[in-house]
Amino acid sequence: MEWWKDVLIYQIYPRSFQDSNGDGIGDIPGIISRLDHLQELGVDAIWLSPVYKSPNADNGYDISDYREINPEYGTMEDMEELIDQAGRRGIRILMDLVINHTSTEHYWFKESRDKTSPYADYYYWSPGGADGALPNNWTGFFGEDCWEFDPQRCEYYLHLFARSQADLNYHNPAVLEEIKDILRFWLDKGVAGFRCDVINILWKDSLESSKKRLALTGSEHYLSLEGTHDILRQLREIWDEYGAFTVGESVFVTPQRARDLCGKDRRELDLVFSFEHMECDQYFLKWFKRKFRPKIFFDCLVKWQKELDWNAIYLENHDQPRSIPRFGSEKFWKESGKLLATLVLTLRGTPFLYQGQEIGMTNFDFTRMRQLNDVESKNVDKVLRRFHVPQKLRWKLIAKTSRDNARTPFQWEGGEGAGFTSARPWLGINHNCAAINLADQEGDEDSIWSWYKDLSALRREREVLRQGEFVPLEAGRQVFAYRRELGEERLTVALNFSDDPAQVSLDGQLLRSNYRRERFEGILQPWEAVILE
Ligand code: ISL
Ligand code: CA
Repeated sequence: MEWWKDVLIYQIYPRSFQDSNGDGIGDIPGIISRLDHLQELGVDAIWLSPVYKSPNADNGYDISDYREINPEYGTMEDMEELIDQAGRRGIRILMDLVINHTSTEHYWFKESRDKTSPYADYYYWSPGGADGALPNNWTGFFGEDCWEFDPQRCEYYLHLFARSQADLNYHNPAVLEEIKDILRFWLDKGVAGFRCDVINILWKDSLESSKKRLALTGSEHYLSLEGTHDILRQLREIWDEYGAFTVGESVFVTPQRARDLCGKDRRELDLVFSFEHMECDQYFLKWFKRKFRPKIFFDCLVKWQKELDWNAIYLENHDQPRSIPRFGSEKFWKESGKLLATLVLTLRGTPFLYQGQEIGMTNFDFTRMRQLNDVESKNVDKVLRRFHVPQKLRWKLIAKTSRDNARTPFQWEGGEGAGFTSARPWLGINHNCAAINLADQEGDEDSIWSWYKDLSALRREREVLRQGEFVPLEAGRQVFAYRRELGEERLTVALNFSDDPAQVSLDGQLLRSNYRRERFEGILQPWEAVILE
């Protein structure tokens, strides 16, 4: 059995986890100081969002040096210390591998501005049309044009994300060699693997214009192409040498595309994050939210459980709003927080938790655009402004969906600074930290935190929860129920995604209920989660 099928993985967004030196910014020594917390939760591996040197246009997803640590986060010694200290606790470190693009501050890019430099072809450059027209009609992920003119080279460069994130040109074999060196550099330091950022768009087959789409015009020239699979097969050789684990973030992924990446016969990556279940409360684009319908969500989860042998199970990350207000209920905050915990920790696959999820953190309570930091939110605001969308409506769309919802500092304590910092935090702390914080939940057996710890321990104890087959029982308008089966062992999970009670006909002895009841007689209370043996 591969080790990564047996573990619980926890994502840290370093900027918002723990500040150790009073500058309002989370850092690596801060993470080290909180390793006990992770150990208590039963975390086996940390996915660390980028800590490399970066001008932070996209908070580290714009890397200017892959072999340096961002000084705001600490030093290389701190990073080595983290790998070491985590290792002593049996916790592995996974780095974020962002290789679709680099920051325009990276020296490769600076050199690339000179057509005679050996780095000239490290990026996609194009002179554009005769009349100053852009090289093609593609559109980017962050709602802007994806070409930027560089006055020094007098050409445009491609950037599918922010304008300071230039796409690397893998048609130049030297680029892949650079990446291989970087992988070895980190694997030699003892990291256990990588979360691979937007990994299915590395290869662009041509720069031709294409059919206009509502979003991502041009994507047929880079989505999940054979060139990308070829690159991954080459990287796989290095990963295999070190026994490294890889989980890919792949955009617009279908079950087939996922199997093409991590099917047993292909094994280009070990796992992929799918997005379909995160899109069931939207029309086409994430900015256009629609009412959350549990049935659509359940059907989607069942579909992926069936289509793939092994899924990456998650409900939150640094790009998504928090899960309780989204899939749960703020009115039944505690109950629904525990119910979502039950879902994540009892589906078949490798569970990923995102920092703050274990205490039920909610979305930001900002009221103005000015309080936001996220480059994507800012760009989208600009675009909407260009279309004369009134301010109120702009804010409504952005507030619900902004990535900053998940990026506010971790709420360790109730007081000012929330135990996160003694200074002014880089991004506002939610005022509900007086009510939602770890310190309070630690002393409370009935807290969301205690429930996460309990279920994580149960999962560790019961092989059926880790390895068992998934058998769907009910995916209705309210209730999601399924069984996990391994040999003679059977556990049934029933979840009521509703403010109203629900009746189910399931039998078995009650093992857990988030209502702490003694017996279960077939009625699920609002947002009740039960596990039956
Ligand atoms: O935010 C999104 C989904 O809600 C996506 O459009 C997201 O931008 C996409 O999934 C890619 O995300 C990754 O690469 C980006 C970075 O900004 C994100 O934080 C990262 O997770 C560019 O590196
Ligand atoms: Ca700091």
